[in-house]
Amino acid sequence: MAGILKSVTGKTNVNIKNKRFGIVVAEWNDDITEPLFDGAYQALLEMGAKKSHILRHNVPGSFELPLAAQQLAEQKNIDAVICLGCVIQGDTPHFDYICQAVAYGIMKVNLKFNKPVAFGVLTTLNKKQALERAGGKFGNKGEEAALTVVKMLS
Ligand code: RBF
Repeated sequence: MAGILKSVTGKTNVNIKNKRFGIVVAEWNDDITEPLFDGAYQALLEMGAKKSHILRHNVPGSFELPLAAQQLAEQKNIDAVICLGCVIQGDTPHFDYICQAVAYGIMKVNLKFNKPVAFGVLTTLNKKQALERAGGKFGNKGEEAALTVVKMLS
């Protein structure tokens, strides 16, 4: 448990050996979402999850995260889902529409299936801010999303 859990806020003693996780990864801005995935995956392993109990699905962009999360959450053998994406502000208002839809959609999946579904989606003003949160000076928000679902399983 040493490495990763030191870098995130708080820790957990939950036994997740028998828990199954879905991780949904948006392909848009994959130079950011791949490090987020690595962070989440490694954190789950460090906390005691089995490799064979971690199921990854890709989606084209963050807007598609809630649907894929729902398809995973509705499976009886999935205990928790982690959604990973990165929306970077551009010149048009798409940023607000996508961020709001994704946050609301993911929250709905949490409540509908009564399972932890983490919002590991960076919503940043530029690429620099995203890099800082995908293994840079502000840590890795994928790791934090993994810790969040594990805490919620307790
Ligand atoms: N998806 C992301 O995950 N991050 C983005 O920064 C992002 N920017 C987009 C900008 C525009 C103008 C559009 C149309 C889409 C963008 N998407 C982004 C993709 C979006 O999440 C979704 O995949 C598409 O809109 C198709 O439903």
